[in-house]
Amino acid sequence: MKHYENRISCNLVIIDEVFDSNEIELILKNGEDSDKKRATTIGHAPEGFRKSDIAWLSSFDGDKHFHETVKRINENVFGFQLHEHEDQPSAQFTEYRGQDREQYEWHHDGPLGLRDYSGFASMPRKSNWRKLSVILMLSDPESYDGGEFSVLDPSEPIDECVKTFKLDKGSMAIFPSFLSHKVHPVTRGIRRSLVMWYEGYRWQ
Ligand SMILES: O=C(O)CCC(=O)C(=O)O
Repeated sequence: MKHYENRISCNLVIIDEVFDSNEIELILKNGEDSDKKRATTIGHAPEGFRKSDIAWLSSFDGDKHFHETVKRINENVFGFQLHEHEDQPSAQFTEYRGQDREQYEWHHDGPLGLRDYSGFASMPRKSNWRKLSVILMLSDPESYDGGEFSVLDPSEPIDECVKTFKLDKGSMAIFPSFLSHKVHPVTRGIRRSLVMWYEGYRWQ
């Protein structure tokens, strides 16, 4: 039996079958129709730290359902203060290619504390702060090798705090943006995902 909502660690929620194959096809088309560019990082990163192509989507097919799902999980699990989803930044369509072993090394999407190498800390308290990171898998796990996703959840026992998994097509992972996470190198095929961040005021 499928578990539709699975809290696989204290701070990581996986939801299966959020979108069916037809709905995913529409989102893939939104991504393919958009201008893609090489992904970059804020601040200094070593060569090869992040290798992928991305496109920014200001809207996509099914975005209302996407936002409602995240809102429900936030209410049930995290309880973070978030801005209304109408104010959300664009979604990131991402492609990692096996022929170039594309990947994304360990990183976080927004710091928890005030000290941060990337300069976020100098942002005023009322500025937008990434609080929840959400990944929707657009590729069938059989269509690519490698490309596992890892999240480090320090709330788990030390020998079990890294969770590594492959999301099913149409499934979502939701976790606080300050948790470190990575995409392992893709070694065959193409791994496509849609990534979105939900923002609120800076952590108090
Ligand atoms: O593509 C993914 O699955 C995750 C990408 C990611 O970690 C990011 O863009 O911050």
